[in-house]
Amino acid sequence: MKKKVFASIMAAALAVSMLAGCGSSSQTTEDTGSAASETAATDTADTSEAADTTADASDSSDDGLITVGFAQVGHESDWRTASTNSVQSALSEENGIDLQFVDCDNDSAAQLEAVRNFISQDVDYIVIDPIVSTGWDTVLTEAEDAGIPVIVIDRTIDDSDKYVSWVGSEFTNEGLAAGAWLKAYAEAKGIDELNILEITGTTGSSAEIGRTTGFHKYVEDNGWNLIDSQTGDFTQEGGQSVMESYCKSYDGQFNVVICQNDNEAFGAIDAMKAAGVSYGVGGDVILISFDACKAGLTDVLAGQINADFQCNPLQGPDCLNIIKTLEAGGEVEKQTFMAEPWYVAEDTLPNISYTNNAGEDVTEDLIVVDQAVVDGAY
Ligand code: GYE
Repeated sequence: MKKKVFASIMAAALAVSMLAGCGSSSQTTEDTGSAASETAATDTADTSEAADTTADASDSSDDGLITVGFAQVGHESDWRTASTNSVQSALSEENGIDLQFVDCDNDSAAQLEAVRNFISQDVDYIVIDPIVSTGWDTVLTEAEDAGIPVIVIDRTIDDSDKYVSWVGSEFTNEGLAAGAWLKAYAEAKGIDELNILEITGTTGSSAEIGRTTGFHKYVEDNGWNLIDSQTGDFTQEGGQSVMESYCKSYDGQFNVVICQNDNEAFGAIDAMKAAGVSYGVGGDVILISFDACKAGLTDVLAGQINADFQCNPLQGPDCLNIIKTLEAGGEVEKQTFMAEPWYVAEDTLPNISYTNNAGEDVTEDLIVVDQAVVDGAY
């Protein structure tokens, strides 16, 4: 199909983003099985913009399919597998899309090259899950000059606004929620000294930056002892090797391990088991994780992980909705946050209260994991 009037789309997206301010805020919900985001697209198109884009979108090629290039981060985690499956099943031929998928294997240079290849192939849309949050403005300008709308999912791009829409998580709130939970849980259990080891995600990814920023606010405000922080690159192997070295260097000195995703936590569990460190419910070490994928929640149910802060990977339907809305000449939100619940192993606290990244005081339920929660997880 031929190029749409990209300027119209950008103008429409900008207008909506200005009207919507920072977009909608995340919500706590028990619905884990579906893409629980708030509305990704609106039907409130300005009629003149709608006329522009609709007329242009009618220049379809013979097969009638919309071509979309998706530059995915890689295949580093269970979360990533769920994300890939979600996009591939939504952006299907059945739904009118010819999807070109590139696994960038966590290599930022390869991801930029994948996007440039999509531009030279003149695809209709480009979807990017950015490995790191900076270094994007030049290539996004190239996409803009070529008239190709870019949709960003999951991680954010922080040094360019040349994309039509982003759908993902409020990573800083995930980190703040983890801090608020740890503070309340330690108080409830009478633990007055917190000695923390942190295993972070891929350095420079917005998921790592947000979770670190949110959690460190609690570390600083409460004078907790953050003994060490090293990256496990969001992988099980990374989590295991960092934890093996932590167990050697800080033997007997820590009582909290926070991993920035479930796969790192699986690696940390293996390393702690091997080192004879007890963790989880009734153990010496409180283990915190993020993502809440099925295997992570299975470990929460078994009491091996104490708390798991969900990050919802099911952005495929939102992507499809954005593309269909733009094709129809409608307007889309510049930012859409996924709604995400927080999961715990024990019925110690009903909820947590904290000031979120938007400055709002919120109280959010904690969900004690049971088999039904695990069965409904991605
Ligand atoms: O937490 C991790 C994955 O970008 C939110 O990337 C995502 C993160 C997720 O590898 O498991």
